[in-house]
Amino acid sequence: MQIDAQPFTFTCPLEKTALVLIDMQRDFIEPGGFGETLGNNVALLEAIVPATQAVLKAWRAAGGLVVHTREAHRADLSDCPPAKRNRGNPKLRIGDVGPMGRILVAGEPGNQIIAALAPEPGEIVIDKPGKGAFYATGLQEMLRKNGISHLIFGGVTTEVCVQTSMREANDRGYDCLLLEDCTESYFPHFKQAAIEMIRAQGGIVGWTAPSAALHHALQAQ
Ligand code: TIU
Repeated sequence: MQIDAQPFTFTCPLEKTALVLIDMQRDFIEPGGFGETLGNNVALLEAIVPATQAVLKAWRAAGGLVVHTREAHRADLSDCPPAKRNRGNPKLRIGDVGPMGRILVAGEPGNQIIAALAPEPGEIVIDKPGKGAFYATGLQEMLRKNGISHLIFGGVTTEVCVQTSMREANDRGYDCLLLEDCTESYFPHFKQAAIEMIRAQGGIVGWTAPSAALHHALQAQ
C-alpha cells in the first residue's frame, strides 16, 4: 500500500501492518472520567470518533490486524507507581470511585472502549499501565507473532499516549504513521506541535497523513 503522507509516501504491506487505536476509552472521551478529573474539556476529543470509526470499518473490511489499547491499572493498583497516582491536584485520583466507576481501573465502566469503536472478537486489546503501549505489556510479542512491521496510529491524546507509543514503536524498529484526523488532544496546539515534531527531520519519529489518504490507498488495493 502507498499512503500519501508527510514527509513522504508511507509504503506498507497490508498484511504486515496493524491499525493501533490508543486509549479510545470512556475515561478520556466521556464526562466523569480521568480526562475530566484532570481538569480537561473532554468534548474536544469526541470530534474524532466519526473519522476513527470510518477508518476502523475500512481496515476491518480490508482484513487488516486491529490493536486497541486502554490505559488501565489492576484493581489493587500494584502497577500504578505512587509518582503517577499522586501527580498534581486532580479532583479524583486513579483508583478513586467516580461517576463511571473506579478511575482508570481495568474492568470498570469508564475503562471500556467507547461503544462506537468497540473491539470485535479476534482483535487485540492491550491494557497498559503507562502512557506508552509497549511498556509492561505484551504488545511487541503480539506484533511479532503476527508478522507486523508497520503501524498506523490513531487515538488519544496526541502528545501523551499516542506520541509516547509512537516513539516506543519507532525505537523498536516499526515504521509508524499517525492519522491526523483520528487523534486529538485536550490542547489543540499540542496536537499540532506533536504532528509537526513526529514528521520533522525526514520523519524522525514517523509519518502523518489525513485518514482520506488511507481510505484512498485501501481502495487502490
Ligand atoms: N492526560 C492526557 O492527555 N492523556 C493521558 O493521561 N492518557 C492518554 O493520553 N491516553
